[in-house]
Amino acid sequence: NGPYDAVMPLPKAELHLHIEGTLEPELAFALAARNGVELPYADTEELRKAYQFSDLQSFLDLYYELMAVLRTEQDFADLADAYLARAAEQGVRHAEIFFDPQAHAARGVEMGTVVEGLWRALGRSEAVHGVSTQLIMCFLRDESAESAMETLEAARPYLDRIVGVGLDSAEVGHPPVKFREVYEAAAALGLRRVAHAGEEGPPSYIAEALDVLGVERVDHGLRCVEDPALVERLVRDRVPLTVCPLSNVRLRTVDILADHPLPAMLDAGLLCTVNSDDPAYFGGYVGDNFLAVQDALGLSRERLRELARNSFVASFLDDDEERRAR
Ligand code: ES4
Ligand code: ZN
Repeated sequence: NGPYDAVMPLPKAELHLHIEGTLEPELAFALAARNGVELPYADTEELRKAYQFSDLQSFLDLYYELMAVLRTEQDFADLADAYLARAAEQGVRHAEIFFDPQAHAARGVEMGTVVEGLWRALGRSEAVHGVSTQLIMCFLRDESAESAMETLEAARPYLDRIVGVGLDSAEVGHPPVKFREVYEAAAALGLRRVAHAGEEGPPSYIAEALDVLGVERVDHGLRCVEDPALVERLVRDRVPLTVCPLSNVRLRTVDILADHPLPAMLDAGLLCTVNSDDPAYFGGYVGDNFLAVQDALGLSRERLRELARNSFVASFLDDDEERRAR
């Protein structure tokens, strides 16, 4: 009964997962062929060699480039279905899934294609994979606030399928306050709010996301450890942080996994969860992230159970749904 058997079956909720970041090289080439899209890589092996990132931007460049293969509803359905199958194998019972509509609109792929396509897989996920799902629409923070507002408008016909909004892409230089109005509009529409903050950006972006955007969960939030008063606030207010250990290593936010602040964050009383972010790019799905932190950081079985439990506490499920899921 090794670490794998202890970790994988633990029921988990995944709260920080970009569906476009689940595009595995094999599926990318299959979709490229299906859609007549030319990729600037000879094969999956050559593509995998490009997965060497020096920071967030170097990853985002490839992430946006590969998305070019996603064109039809069926492409988005196939993408989500493949993720849900992998996630289920690793103990995921509930997934709150990010998508980036602006990145698709840039190629002329409309909101309806993305949402209807994803829904084809999500709508039968409980029956097929035993995974309940919710969708979180992200705004690209390196695009304008006006573009974000237009995106929220474009999503209006689909709001019964979208639980909340998030904020992602290049962080530094794009503080949360830039999106004050669009988050106010989202709140008025009854949408939940989260935002990436403190991944590459300073701790002040975390406080600003809470104060100005009214987020109820912070994605990454890693750099809070630089500000003890902020840590105290996050602990007191039980603000969940969706930590992504393998992502942090691949994007050089931390040097090596053994140096990851997760144990110190848990010891400080922070409500941390473990997530995969962009599993096709960062070397593993959520169970792989659990295994990696157990191995590199020596987390006890009780700590791992705590992390799995936290993921449901931090989710948007209500108490009844939560009990059914785990
Ligand atoms: C992302 Cl790791 C990360 N950070 C910010 N934005 C993103 N979009 C997809 N993955
Ligand atoms: Zn992310």
